[in-house]
Amino acid sequence: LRPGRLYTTPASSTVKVLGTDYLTDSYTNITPTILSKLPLQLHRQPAHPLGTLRTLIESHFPSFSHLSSLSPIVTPYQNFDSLSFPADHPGRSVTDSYYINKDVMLRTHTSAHEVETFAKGETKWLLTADVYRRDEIDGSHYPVFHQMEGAKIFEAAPYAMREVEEDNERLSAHLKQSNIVIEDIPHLTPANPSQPSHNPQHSEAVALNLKLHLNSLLLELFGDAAGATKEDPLKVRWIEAYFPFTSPSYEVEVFFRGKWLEILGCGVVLQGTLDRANVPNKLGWAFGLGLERIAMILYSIPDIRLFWSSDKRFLSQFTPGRISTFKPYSKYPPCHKDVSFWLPSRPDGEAKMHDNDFCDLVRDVAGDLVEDVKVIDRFTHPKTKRDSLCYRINYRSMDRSLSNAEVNDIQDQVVSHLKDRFGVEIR
Ligand code: FA5
Ligand code: MG
Repeated sequence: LRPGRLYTTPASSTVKVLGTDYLTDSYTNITPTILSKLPLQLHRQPAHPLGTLRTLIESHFPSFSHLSSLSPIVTPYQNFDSLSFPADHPGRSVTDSYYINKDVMLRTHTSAHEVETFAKGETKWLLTADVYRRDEIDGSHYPVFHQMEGAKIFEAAPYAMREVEEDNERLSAHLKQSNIVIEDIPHLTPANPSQPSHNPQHSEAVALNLKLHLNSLLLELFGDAAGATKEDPLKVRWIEAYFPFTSPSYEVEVFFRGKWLEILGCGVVLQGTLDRANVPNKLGWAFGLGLERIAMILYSIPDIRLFWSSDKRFLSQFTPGRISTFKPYSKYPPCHKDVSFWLPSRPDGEAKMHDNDFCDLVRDVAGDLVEDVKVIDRFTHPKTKRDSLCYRINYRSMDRSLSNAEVNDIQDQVVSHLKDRFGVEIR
């Protein structure tokens, strides 16, 4: 794990995050744009599409605990180690995750709270939260998004497994009469095995229980209400997956408006997680849903930036508890600008500017006026070994037309920050 801000110096030696001062160090890579999102809590605003979706899913699991106010500030132990991520997992790197300093970070997924939630004695729960990942910029990626974790654990004993089987029969009967076609896969395979400490039959019953609960949720969200019929049923497909903290593991895709869309990851909880939570004699399942992905489909919201809009023309369209089709108010013209530059030469092995560093810089200058960023050219000079890069930044406001002068001014600021922070030479 290498420090990520070789080219940058923190402006001050502390940073205030949600009211607390933290020391900065070579890991610090949280940006002002990110800091501004932390208090917003979109998933707790009742009329916001993300708030409505949260309450809809919660009402599908009425007997579960519903948690939604945990701080996004966690330790790398919570986010990674408690979930058995290996020490060299790429997700830990400063190019992929936001760190306040080397000991404190912003959660990258709601799974960061599994151990503490099981440790509190919760056996069936949903937990909704904002999560943070350094990523590219386009219409479906935003550095902050929302996930809902769901989990249910059972006694690892024959009587409890009989209850799981009964639950499975009840859920199967309900799904049989519905307008849904499920492309299933075997619960266990050599590549997606049950865990060594599990009775494979128990593992299989729990995996089936997970699948049935999720199929039933998807039917409620995307089924009848979204227009599925016996002739044109909702299509759902299960895919083998891998997560360091579940086995077997799966992902689910839903076929919607002509495309397969990944909406969740899930699996049978790794026994290590339950051991760390002090509930070693249980076994169970967990899932993590992407709320924006689901809301974009259900509400026909075309761009992920819209969730963050405070424009009345966006917010006034929604009523608490009801899914409605978003009516775009206008699409304003885009304007793209290229920037080409040489990176300073670095000793071998030293970290270079990562694409995510560039995207964070642009976000900080342009905010939500940036629609997407693409690398259009990248090469290394054969003699000097210096790297040359060209990025194309596409600017577009969702609320108004941008003037040429305004875009030029933003682009000038991007260029000047690039020079200051990364020592680049504009070509
Ligand atoms: C996870 O984050 C796991 N924690 C999920 C999980 C939970 C697995 C419990 C097993 C047990 P993943 O990175 O695939 O997995 O993200 C889960 C979902 O979040 C995705 O399916 C997608 O719907 C959503 N998601 C992921 N990245 C983004 C993004 N950049 N923008 C919007 N939604 C995203
Ligand atoms: Mg995934």
